[in-house]
This record gives sequence, C-alpha cells and structure tokens, in this order.
Amino acid sequence: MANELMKPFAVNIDFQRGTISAPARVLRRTLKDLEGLFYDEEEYRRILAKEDPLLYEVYEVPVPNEEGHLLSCTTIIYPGKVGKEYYFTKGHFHEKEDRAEIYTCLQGEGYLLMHTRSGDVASIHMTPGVSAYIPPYWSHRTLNCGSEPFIFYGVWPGDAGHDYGSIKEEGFPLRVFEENGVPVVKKI
Ligand code: PAN
Ligand code: ZN
Repeated sequence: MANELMKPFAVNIDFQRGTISAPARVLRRTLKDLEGLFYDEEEYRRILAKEDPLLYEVYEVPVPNEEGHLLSCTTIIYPGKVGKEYYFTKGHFHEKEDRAEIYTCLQGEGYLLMHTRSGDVASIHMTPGVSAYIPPYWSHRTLNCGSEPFIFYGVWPGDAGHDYGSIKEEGFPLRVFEENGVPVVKKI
C-alpha cells in the first residue's frame, strides 16, 4: 500500500525571475494565442502582421490533475500593450467552477481581474507580497501594467480544470487601459 503513494518532492522557485526548476513544465503564450481577446482588434492585427511577441510564460509543477492534489505555477507576464490595453492572460473559469485559487505577487505590478456569471466584477492591484484569494465561481485574468515583468505564484485544486470558452465568446467585462500614463480599470 505505502509504495503506491506519491513521494514528497520539492522544486526551487526563483522569486526574481519567476522560473521554477525541473521538473516544472513551461508553457509560452504569444500574441497569436490570444486571438479575439484584445479590445483593439485592428491594432492586434497590425502588430501580428509584423511580429508575434511573447506575452507570458507559465512554469507549472507537475502533479496529477486529480482531486486531492494541489497544482501550482508561476506566471510571468511581460510588459507591453496592444493599443492602450496592457498584455494579459487569456483568463478562464475553472471547469469545476466551485474550485478556488490563490495568487501571490512576487515581482512587478499588475491587476487581477475577476467576474461571476451573475455579473459581479472585482479587481485587485497586485504588487510584491499581495496574496489574492479567488473564491469559487469567479473567473480570473491577470495583466502587467508596469514596465518590468509581472510575476505571481498560483495554487489551485488538482481537479479544477480550465474553461477558456466562455471568456473567448462573451469577452471579459473588465479591461485595463493606459490613460495619461496610468492604468485605468474600466467596466465594458
Ligand atoms: C493560472 C493560469 C495562468 C495563465 O495558473 O492558468 O496564470 O493564465 P491562463 O490560463 O488564463 O492563460 C491559473 O489560474 N490556473 O488555474
Ligand atoms: Zn485558475
């Protein structure tokens, strides 16, 4: 029985760079992976015709995607904008919508945007040390509104899953634009 149990292990998280040592898996998303998500479609296409910049990287600790386990990862969002809108993550609900998550900011400056299916919205300004609780049933998207990489560490239940479909179809009701040099959160 005992030899069927998973063995404890550890990884190293570089708090400055946001990388996680092996055996972490790395996922990279470029501008073309976020098709249809930015507000300024014309500007999106104009940039993509010239280049396909890296928007963010995710270093995920490999544990089974199963009930009882805890998944964790760092996300590094690079500074940049499409038009006036800051680079962001795709954003999702959990497939099992009653699964919560915790995001802790390690470096840089950003926003965590959230909404519910019944129309509530919330945003949290993220700076190093801010640890945000995303309750069950809240979608979540993050963005970098600073000039350095924005890095946070997230922990969530192994069986949560990701549902990107509804945000792609319906859009995210909160957006953050640079206006007169400062980030402004807007309900669209
Ligand atoms: C995070 C996110 C990660 C990337 O690990 O998956 O920050 O964002 P997208 O998945 O929206 O592209 C998380 O919330 N996991 O559940
Ligand atoms: Zn999540």
